[in-house]
Amino acid sequence: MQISEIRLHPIAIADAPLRSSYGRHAPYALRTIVEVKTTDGITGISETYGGDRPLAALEAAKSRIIGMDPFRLAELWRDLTAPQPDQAEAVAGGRTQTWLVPGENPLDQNARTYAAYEVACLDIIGKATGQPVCEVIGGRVRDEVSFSAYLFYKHGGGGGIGADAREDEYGECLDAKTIVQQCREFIRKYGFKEIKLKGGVLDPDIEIETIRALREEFGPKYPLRIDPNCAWSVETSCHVGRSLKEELSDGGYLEDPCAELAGMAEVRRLLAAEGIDMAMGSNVAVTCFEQVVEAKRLDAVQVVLSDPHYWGGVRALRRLSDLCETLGMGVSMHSNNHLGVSLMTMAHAAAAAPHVMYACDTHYPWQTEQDEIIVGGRVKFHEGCVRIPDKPGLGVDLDYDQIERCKRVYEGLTYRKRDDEAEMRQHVDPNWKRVLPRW
Ligand code: GKR
Ligand code: MG
Repeated sequence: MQISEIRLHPIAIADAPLRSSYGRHAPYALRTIVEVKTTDGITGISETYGGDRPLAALEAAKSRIIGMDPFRLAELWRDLTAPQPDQAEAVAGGRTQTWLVPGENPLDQNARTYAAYEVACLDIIGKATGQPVCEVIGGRVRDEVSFSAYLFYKHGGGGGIGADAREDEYGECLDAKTIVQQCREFIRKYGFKEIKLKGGVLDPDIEIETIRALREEFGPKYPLRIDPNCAWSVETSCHVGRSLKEELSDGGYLEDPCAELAGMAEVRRLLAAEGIDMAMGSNVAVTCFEQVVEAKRLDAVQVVLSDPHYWGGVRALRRLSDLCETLGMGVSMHSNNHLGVSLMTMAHAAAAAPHVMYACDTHYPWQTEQDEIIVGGRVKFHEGCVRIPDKPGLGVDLDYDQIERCKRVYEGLTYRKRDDEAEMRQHVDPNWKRVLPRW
């Protein structure tokens, strides 16, 4: 079997005005859907980052992939991630999301490009052998994967523009009371059992009050985590950690409170000196294998947030799970705006990674039925979990009418990369800049 054709579909999907330390989400998020066809007539699919840079990288890799056997993934990894003269930092472990918008970091584009093609090849292998992707990569350890309620402070609006505007299901949420209401709705609709609050938006004391209000409303059965994406200094991180030592214990964690491994290690050390054993999570200070080892050495991170899209695919995620198990570190999963192909990729990856023990993040509730590009509409959650379908491959197929519609939206947009700072300047404060630490 050989790969005979590749189709790339750049699409745009409505997105609510969510806030984070990066700024504010634009009315549409950008994604790319990848289709890989074989000489045997099998089509494999995947979903990855959108916009010009990821698209150009996928385009450039086509000539390496056309003609290859989809089973030969180790060779593909070697070739696509081989050190390039202008990317010395990428191999030296210099990758970081901290100062860049997620999905736009040129230093780890190779791993992202590989991942997009790997997942499409695994979908092909699954279809050729009649097995779900999680079985192809070593076998599942669970039949369903748990996801968390990923809460965001947000402005009013449901995303999209003009006649294409989406219903605003949650309204403006810029205080503790409205976030608790958002969480009630998430739990009612999806049955989530763990809760994550995206912080780094309001004064830290308001965010502390929000976490306390969530604990009061839902009780200790729902582990809590807060992630300000490095918006706090070491001192502020310690203040938040100290104030929330009860609320973030028992299966919760403090995620990327401040920048860099050294800062995270300092927060951990200072809190420990006060007798507080605070688990620290990260998807900003730790984005590649070298950094996991360093994070362990410094005791800076206890929970690594994996992600098949940028860690190098679902097989690398399995490798990360094994490494963290060996090192005695926990594993959770990071997400960005996404649709059903990406959600199912995460589900297969987590189903086959024994050490993923936290509910995975997902932005899925922030996207709508109108933008779903898989046949049959949105993926269903049961009690906060996604079940692995009893079908070969990823278990989902593309709805080509929907792809065409989302492509037309993409073509009509004036932007080709995520720019949350520009959105802040346009809608909230003309002088807004991403300042780290802000508090
Ligand atoms: O969507 O604004 C967002 C998030 O902040 C996202 O971009 C992050 O990559 O969810 C992510 C995280 O956990 O840091
Ligand atoms: Mg994070």
